[in-house]
Amino acid sequence: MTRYKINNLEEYFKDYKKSVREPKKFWDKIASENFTWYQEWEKVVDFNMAEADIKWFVNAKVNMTKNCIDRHLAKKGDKTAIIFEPNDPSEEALHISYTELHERVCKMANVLREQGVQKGDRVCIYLPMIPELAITTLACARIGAVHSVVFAGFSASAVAARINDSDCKMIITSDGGYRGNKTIDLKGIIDEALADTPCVTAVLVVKRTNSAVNMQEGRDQWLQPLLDAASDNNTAEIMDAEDPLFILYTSGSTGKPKGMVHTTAGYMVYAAYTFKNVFSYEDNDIFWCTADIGWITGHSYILYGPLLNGATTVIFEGVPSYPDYSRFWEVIVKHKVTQFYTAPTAIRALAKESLDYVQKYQLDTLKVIGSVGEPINEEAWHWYNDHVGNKRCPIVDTWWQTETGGILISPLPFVTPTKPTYATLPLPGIQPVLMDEKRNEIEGNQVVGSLCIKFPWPGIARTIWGDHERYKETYFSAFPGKYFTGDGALRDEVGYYRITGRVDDVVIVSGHNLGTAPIEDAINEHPAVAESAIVGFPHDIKGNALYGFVILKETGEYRDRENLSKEINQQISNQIGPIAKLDKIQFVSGLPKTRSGKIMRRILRKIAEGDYSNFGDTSTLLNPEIVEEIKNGKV
Ligand code: 7RM
Repeated sequence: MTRYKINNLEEYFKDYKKSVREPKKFWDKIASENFTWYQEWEKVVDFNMAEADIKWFVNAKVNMTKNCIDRHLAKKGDKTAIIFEPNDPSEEALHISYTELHERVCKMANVLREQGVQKGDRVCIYLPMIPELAITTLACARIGAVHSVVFAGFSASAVAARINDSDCKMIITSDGGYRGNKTIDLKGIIDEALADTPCVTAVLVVKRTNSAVNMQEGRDQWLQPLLDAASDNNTAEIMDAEDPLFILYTSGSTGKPKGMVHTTAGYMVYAAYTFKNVFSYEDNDIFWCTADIGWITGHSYILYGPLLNGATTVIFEGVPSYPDYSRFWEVIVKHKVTQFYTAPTAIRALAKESLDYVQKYQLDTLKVIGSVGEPINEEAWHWYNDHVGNKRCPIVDTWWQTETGGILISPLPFVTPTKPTYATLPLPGIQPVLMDEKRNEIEGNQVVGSLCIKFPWPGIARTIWGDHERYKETYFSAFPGKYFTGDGALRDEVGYYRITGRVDDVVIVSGHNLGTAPIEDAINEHPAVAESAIVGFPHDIKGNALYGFVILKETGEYRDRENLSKEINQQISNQIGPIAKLDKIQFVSGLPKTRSGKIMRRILRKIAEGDYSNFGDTSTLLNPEIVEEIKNGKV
């Protein structure tokens, strides 16, 4: 037997060393001893980093939902799999047992098949955080349809682009969604998106808000009557280890969003193993991750990781500020939550409010608290530790990405001594390295560099949907033979990692990854705009906010800058979503450009941050005089 759960630091070092010395043996044992397979693999891993070609558990046969649900039924049928906590605290919470989840997923799987969805087809899911989001996602996995969950905060044109990119034939949505005191017209957004998506032939609509919606004959159907008529007897599809399980879009620094493709077996093994260890999950624990299932954190640690371990997972429909800022703490007490996993942006927002909100609640069921999505600053770390964990619960600062499928660097609770703002040590199987500008590995401790991973792990994304070249180029070309994360990191004197932030053109606003290029594209479509450049700058609550430098066309129209700023933000909101709106807009006459035409963003970043001390080497600038002008006009 290979140890599945690491219990102390000595075991961690032992397992870590084993996973580096004998990665095949290590993952072979973990996979074979903790999951059910129709057929085991011929080879544990097969890879060529130069070609970005990675396969795990070659030729194994498996079904994800058999592992998430069916295998737990005999012993844990009555155990709660999902606790649904509605937006409105006066609406009753739901407890869905493993048996009920099985029945509902089977029915949904049958509905999908009856509607003509086949293995390999893509299905777009655009739903609020309600049980149907989990159930439809799992139903896709059961029949081998590739789910593409799109966060239900994206605009119509953003959803349309994602639907078209992966040729989804069906979309599952709802009449509407609740978020705090707002009701969002999801079906209306989908109707608008569908004007532009010829590949979609069927729309299934969940009833949530009972709002009046338009149902297009021959295309749109209410889901409930179909479920009522469906059998709960469903045979899961036998999937190959490397069949795609899902596509999840993430912003890139250039061009359109990247549809990251995760495959079945490797993702399954990695999500399960990391969930168990990073959250130190035990049988009667109640796990709550506050992310949305529309992001990778929700995929891996609301849905798959917990269910694979037979856990109880909370699905929360609401927001931290509704009805007031004690909502999170109230839910923790109400459902006796033992592990709580949220984002620094939420922690900072709550830390700004009165301490009474958190101090009125006894959070003594909590054992472990986690952070994810961006670097957690020292102040937020201490607030979280003092007032939520009561200095009793280890904070797991988990570093990972959509592309990595699961957590790569994190303390293990009660195992790894924590250090504020440090993600600490790599999990077994993860070999991080820091690289310098000359592409050499930086050895030793107390060093800073670009963070790469030099050996594949089971959960790594295999490709970008429809564009393997871009996958290779983005992740495997900057540092040949290694996976480049896009993040910078520091390694301290004992080998702990601290992630310092993106080194590319992605800005993380309130935990959402925003590529600057698509936002620039959106702005540039405004008739008055000639060119624009977006950078991030530090923001107390959001972590980062967006600062736009905009060059206007010389026609002299649009003199009302205030109105123009509003229109620009409206344009961004329509094309990408309100999350991508700019906090500051400065109109400039030019942008600092190199001779090859590349905008020197680091200068703009410094100006946006208000740091004029050192712009670094500006010798390649074509128009150095512009820097002074921009500096003087800073908003
Ligand atoms: C899970 C997720 C990935 C980017 C990543 C980092 C940043 C995430 C941390 C973090 C510092 C952390 N996936 N990031 N976690 N930075 N400390 N604990 O967020 O694809 O949406 O974003 O997020 O820059 O590259 S993601």
